[in-house]
Amino acid sequence: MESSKSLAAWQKSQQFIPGGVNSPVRNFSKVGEHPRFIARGEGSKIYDIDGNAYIDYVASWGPLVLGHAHPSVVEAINAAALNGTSFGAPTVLETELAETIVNAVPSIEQVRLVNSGTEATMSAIRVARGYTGRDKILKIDGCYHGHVDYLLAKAGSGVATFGLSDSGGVPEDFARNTLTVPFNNPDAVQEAIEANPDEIACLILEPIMGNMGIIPPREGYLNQLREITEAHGIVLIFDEVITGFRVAYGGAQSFYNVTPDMTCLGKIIGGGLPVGAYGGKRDIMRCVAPEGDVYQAGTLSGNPLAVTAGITTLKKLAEPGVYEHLESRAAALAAGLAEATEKHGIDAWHSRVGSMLMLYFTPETVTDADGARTADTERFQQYFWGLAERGVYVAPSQFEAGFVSLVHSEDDINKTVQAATQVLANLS
Ligand code: KE4
Repeated sequence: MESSKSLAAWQKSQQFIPGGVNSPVRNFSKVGEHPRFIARGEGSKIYDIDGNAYIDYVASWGPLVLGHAHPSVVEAINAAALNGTSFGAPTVLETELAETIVNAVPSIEQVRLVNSGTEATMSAIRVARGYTGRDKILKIDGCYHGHVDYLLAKAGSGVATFGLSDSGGVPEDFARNTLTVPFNNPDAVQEAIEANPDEIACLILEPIMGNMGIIPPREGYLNQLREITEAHGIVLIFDEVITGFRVAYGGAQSFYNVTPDMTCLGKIIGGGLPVGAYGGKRDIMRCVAPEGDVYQAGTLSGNPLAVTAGITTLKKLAEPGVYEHLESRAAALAAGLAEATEKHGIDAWHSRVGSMLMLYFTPETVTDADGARTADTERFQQYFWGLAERGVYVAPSQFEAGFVSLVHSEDDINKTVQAATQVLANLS
């Protein structure tokens, strides 16, 4: 496939930007070759600067549940921009987005808007520490919560892909208060708590792991975490930056009917512009400055432009039938992929929750990060490029998720299954 313009663009971008990209996972280093520079997106498609068209399942890593350049979102952003993009002063638009989130997400009685998922998780943990007066935090191996210093301990996403158990530049002292246990293992959580009595401020996790591929919680696991943390006065934080408004309008917590104490959001609530959020019980959120003494701030937090994109997106998702439509399209894709691996005798573990899915090249059952790490990343690399050459763009890493949007057509799904079947037939 023609990619000379992307190669030239990458050679130039590396002169000015570390690795030529503004986020590590974009640089294709784990699938080889070089990134494709994207010219534009429309609906379910993206187009690179060499003129190649792709059915897109990255969706900017989740935000674009309505697809690229959705007319309602573009129109709303254009109108908002004409009134000014940011004032550093409150606007009623921020209250509208906050009210929408409070009404949608069971755990959230009050919410603070920020500019990224990283800010959301960093702030939520600071609030949990302020609220409990405790220092230690408990996280899950393979969960990624953004690039907060003390959370880059056995993180998923880029760190897992780069095989780093900790990031450089993070003093050991910073990670000292971070305890890590495996996913889907409630006993490990119980043991960590018993070994650190009254010292753990919070347990933070992705209720559905989305940064080591897709790993759903075992039946009852989230309920057990709810009970254990409740019993020990530990703040239970669901990082729903990916799953929020993705697997259900109320996120994974409504999908599984388990209510945490705090929730972090991002991606979809910004409709493709930078918005993050953290929220929870009023009793906890009253710790946040200026009401309380836990400081958190942001120049562009809640800016009217990004908030407008988020409001428009969530309005669309509130319409009847949206999640049933996402479910049916994603189920058709998953069924086609499963049939293809079966037909060609490919060892694969298929995982899906709603419109987020991943295919692992492993004979193992994947229930935690160690299971995901058994995947054959060489085979994934072949799969990735085989699909790209056939006009299908999936995440350039075995340890990410695929996303189906509201505008992926039946034809898109059929073409994707056809391409995958051809690729899998020739996999070495
Ligand atoms: P951001 O700071 O990238 O907006 O959000 C961090 C974050 C927090 N929590 C979860 C569950 C997340 O998945 C993320 C970010 N996700 C990655 C990929 N899965 C973003 C892609 C990237 O880093 O370029």
